[in-house]
Amino acid sequence: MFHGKKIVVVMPAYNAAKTLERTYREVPLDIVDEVVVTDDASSDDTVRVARELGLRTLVHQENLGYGGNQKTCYAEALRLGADVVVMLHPDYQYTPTLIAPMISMITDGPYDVVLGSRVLGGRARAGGMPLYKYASNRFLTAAQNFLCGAKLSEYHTGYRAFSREVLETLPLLENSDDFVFDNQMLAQILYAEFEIGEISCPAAYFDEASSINFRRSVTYGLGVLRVSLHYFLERRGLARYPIFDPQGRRLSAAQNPRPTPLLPVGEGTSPPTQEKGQGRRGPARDAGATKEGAALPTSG
Ligand SMILES: Nc1nc2c(ncn2[C@@H]2O[C@H](COP(=O)(O)OP(=O)(O)O)[C@@H](O)[C@H]2O)c(=O)[nH]1
Ligand SMILES: [Mg+2]
Repeated sequence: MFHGKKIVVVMPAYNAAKTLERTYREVPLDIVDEVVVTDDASSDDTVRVARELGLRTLVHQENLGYGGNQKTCYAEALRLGADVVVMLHPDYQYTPTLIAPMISMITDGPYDVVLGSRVLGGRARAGGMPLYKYASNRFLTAAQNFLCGAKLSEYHTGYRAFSREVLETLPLLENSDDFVFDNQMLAQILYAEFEIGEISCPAAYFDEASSINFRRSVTYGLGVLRVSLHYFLERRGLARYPIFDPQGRRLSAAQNPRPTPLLPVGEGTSPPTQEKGQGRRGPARDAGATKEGAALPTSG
């Protein structure tokens, strides 16, 4: 619990066996109630490592993609009664030590969403971000800020914290199961006018932390521009897209978005994923608590 709020960290995992434990060991368990690992049909020992660590582990029987994996993460976090959910990649790219300031910006600050930005603070390249990734990040961010009328330092970080309300409100089930999910979600957040805070975050680049190749990056980049263009057109009433439809499918309305590719429930309580191992269980959610207190400034 953190200031009376239930905190759930979700780790969407794909072949993260080598880095999962190191990442998990740095999660501040004094304030985090549950750590959930969702394994997207990894070919390595991710599930065994997660189980040995005693983490709540959901396993996709088939590889659905990074977006599909996040849908499972958030559905499970909501089911567990999370007030604040932090997505942390289990590839040890982002430091778990920023979890506390990120969640406090939501529990005690004015924000609904907090992004760990690799660009704020200007250390992305020093941290090893390849030049082509940095250049495309900057270019895409400029284009997206223009099309979405926003001023974020980057749209591509995988380190994010959300209030429960955000996850319940957005029509996340309308989003892609691929990498562009992240970007669609940010566009939905801007469209719904949730408050976004940013905090500077160093990011490490090493073999296990970065596997996306150039071709997939290009596909992602084009997808991102498409999402922003759709935002632009939707905002001006020139077109309609399901991801911005307030009546679109939400996680809360259908906890189990995908009937077939997942294994039946282990304990009869979760979506039809296979649950392996039990994480720590925290106290029940304090549904009555509200956000209060002063804003924390964006660092960097
Ligand atoms: N679910 C799923 N996740 C994937 C797949 N490929 C990569 N990822 C995850 O996507 C995230 C970003 O990929 P990564 O290679 O770390 O990219 P980078 O850090 O931005 O260079 C990581 O958490 C990966 O584990 C996949 O096929 N399925
Ligand atoms: Mg990575």
